[in-house]
Amino acid sequence: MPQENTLVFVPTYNEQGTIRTLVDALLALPVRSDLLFVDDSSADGTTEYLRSVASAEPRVHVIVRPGKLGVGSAHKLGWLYASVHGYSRIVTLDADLSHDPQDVPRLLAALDAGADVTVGSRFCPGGRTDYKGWRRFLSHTANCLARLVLRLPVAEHTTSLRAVRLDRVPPGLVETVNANGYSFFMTCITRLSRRGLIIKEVPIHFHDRGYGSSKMPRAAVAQAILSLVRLALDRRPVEPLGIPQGPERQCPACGAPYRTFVAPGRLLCLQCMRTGD
Ligand SMILES: Nc1nc2c(ncn2[C@@H]2O[C@H](COP(=O)(O)OP(=O)(O)O)[C@@H](O)[C@H]2O)c(=O)[nH]1
Ligand SMILES: [Mg+2]
Repeated sequence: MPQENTLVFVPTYNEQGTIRTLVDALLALPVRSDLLFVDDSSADGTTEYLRSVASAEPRVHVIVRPGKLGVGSAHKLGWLYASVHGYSRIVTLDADLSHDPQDVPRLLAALDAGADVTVGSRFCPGGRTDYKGWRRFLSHTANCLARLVLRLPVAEHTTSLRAVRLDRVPPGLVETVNANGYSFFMTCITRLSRRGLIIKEVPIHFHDRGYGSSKMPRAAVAQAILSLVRLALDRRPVEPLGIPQGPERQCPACGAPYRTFVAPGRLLCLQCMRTGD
């Protein structure tokens, strides 16, 4: 098997309670990987900590965006970064330790065993979640509805712990997902599945966050319902728009090389979120 180069991507917003433990755990994993954090100008010291680790450890990279621009758009930037820098696999997870870093090698092993996409799942046999009350109800209901309507070969649609072989994903398929918030995860897995990729679930124990608070806005529930309806009604294959090359990828406003297409000929900078032609 050729040598794989893996990018582990984590979006962060005010995660100083867990970020040190997370970085140490990811760097110590038996599978070698680089780490990318997209931080939306956290106000609690997370940004400064990530910058200091990145300046001392060449495997750690951080992109700091000018403000809270959404977890979905942070993920799209992670995917674009992985493609632009030639990684063969991407792993994504949350920063609050609700996803156990020790599950990353299990997800990658399932890719090695033949899957194109592996999903850390609370809802497949063997999976568990510590959520209680409203959050438990919400995640159960959302995933039941998604299963009923989308009929994908998975029981878990909404959590971000995933690993993907990038050579199996057409460029631009994920970066053009039209959701910048939490609906991104459902739309992304639907696109990957409808593209015919082999998806395998790996059971996980999902922990409720022990520090800080959830950043999920109230509007996320309404957005998720809208996304579900849109995905159910529009089953046409998505035409991947590719990735802008060279100077086209450069944002004239902020200078970052991370513009993506939102429509043919229409570009969006995933670092500052300005659009333009
Ligand atoms: N960069 C960035 N990260 C975010 C944003 N919102 C949430 N996150 C991160 O995304 C992950 C999931 O957020 P979290 O609050 O744990 O959502 P929950 O688990 O659904 O309650 C965490 O790592 C957060 O720090 C955002 O707007 N920008
Ligand atoms: Mg969380």
